[in-house]
Amino acid sequence: MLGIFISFLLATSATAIWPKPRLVQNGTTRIVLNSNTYGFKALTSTVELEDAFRRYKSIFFPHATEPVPDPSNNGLVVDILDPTAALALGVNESYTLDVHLDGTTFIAAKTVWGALHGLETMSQLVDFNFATGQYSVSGVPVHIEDEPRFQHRGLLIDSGRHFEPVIHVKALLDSMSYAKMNVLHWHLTEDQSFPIASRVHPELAAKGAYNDFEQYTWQDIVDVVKHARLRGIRVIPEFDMPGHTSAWRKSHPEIFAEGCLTESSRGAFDPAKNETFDFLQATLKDWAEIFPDLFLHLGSDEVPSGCWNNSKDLAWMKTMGFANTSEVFNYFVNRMAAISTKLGRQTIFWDEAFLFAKPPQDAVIQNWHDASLMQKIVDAGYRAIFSSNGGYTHGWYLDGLAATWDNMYVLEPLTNISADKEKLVLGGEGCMWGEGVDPSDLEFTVWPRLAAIAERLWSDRSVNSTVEAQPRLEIFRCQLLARGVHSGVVGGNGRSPPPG
Ligand code: CP6
Repeated sequence: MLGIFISFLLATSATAIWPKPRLVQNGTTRIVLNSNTYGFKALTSTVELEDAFRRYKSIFFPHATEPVPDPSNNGLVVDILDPTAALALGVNESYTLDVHLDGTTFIAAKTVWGALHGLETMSQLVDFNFATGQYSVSGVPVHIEDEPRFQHRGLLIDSGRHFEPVIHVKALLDSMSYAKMNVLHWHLTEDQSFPIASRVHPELAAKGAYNDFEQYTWQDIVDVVKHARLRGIRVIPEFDMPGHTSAWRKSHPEIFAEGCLTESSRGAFDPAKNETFDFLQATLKDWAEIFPDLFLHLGSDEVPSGCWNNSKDLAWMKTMGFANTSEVFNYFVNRMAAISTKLGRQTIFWDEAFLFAKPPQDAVIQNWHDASLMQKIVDAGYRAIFSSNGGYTHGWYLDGLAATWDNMYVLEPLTNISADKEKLVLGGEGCMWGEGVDPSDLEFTVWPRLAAIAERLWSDRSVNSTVEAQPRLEIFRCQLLARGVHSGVVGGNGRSPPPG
């Protein structure tokens, strides 16, 4: 019985890739790879590819001792058509992978970013046998053609509620690349803390961080962005505003609306002062130097607009002809979008900016309320990112501990989206809000459930059977564990055995 089970695993292991590729063709031969001599070769070398070769050598062959690459041996060859293509939204991430009977492996990609995905796929094909010490690939010859369905496949982490040390952020980036995720949405500032250095206003972190140590230095950010880039991951910083900003108030109460100035209240920036926008422009211009991505996330969620009901702001509203705080919010959103444009950036806003204001048409709207809002966002001509909270039971909120991997897996970002608007849905994000997690449970709250989101965003829409996915997800989880990722179990919320 056990023998049957094991041979079933061996027979399927050749195609047990997560997320599932677009096309996999298998032969029937099992070949053994010689870890001592298997070489990695780039037809056109790039910095990113050389670093990936270094990483993947030990992921392919985790138990090998000092491999001595032998260029005459059959190993892996990578061919990239355009090695200079920049890492950006919509860059070509496709690849093909061929494993031949003599062990020669060939990856062809349009860009280095696609080649990285090819290496990841190959790493999942290499099987280690603990009894024999052999590395093998089953189902050879293997032919794979693959590309993502969505261009934006992200994870939000919240460093404002609990500080996540750089070592943990880098570990998350490593694990994201195993699931072919390509965006780290870094929610950096919050009511609770301000953990990022500013060169122009160092007092922001000096007064707003939890302490002198739980904050990201300039060099930390540079290192994280580089670490991400080497793994094909873009970093999009979020500076949430005009609400969720109380930590800024510790050093700069003068840019806050006078309606909520007490220490205990959540605050909102004061849109009545030009000084507010000058200050924000200067800080964002500084950070733009270490966050090279085209996109800047400026929040706009859960604004305590009641803070604007003070006599000074009400008088200003009258001179501006604003009838209500929605019009003030609209003014704020559009002034900030104009600052983004000035800095050469496009802005992502949470869906309140769509619901209660009218951002410029080049803005991207991130949906966190009901999934049905996606349709309204794209029908209005905006690009959209999906991360509905699904009432906290079946959405893409990883801190929603009622949500199981299979709930997340079956959520479809294109539900009710008309065919001509599908291109406006850029992709989605799993959201790891930080009130209830710290580095002790961060990884097993994210994994394996983020993998469900990763496959929804990468694989074909028709790949949606949880019954087919589950055994593959179990194998992927084992691969995560073998690579040092503290994945939770496949079941329940991953943090504890499923109920019953
Ligand atoms: N923090 C910030 C949060 C949330 C949001 N913004 C949030 C609210 C409700 C749910 C999940 C997350 N914790 N800054 C909303 C985008 Cl259900």
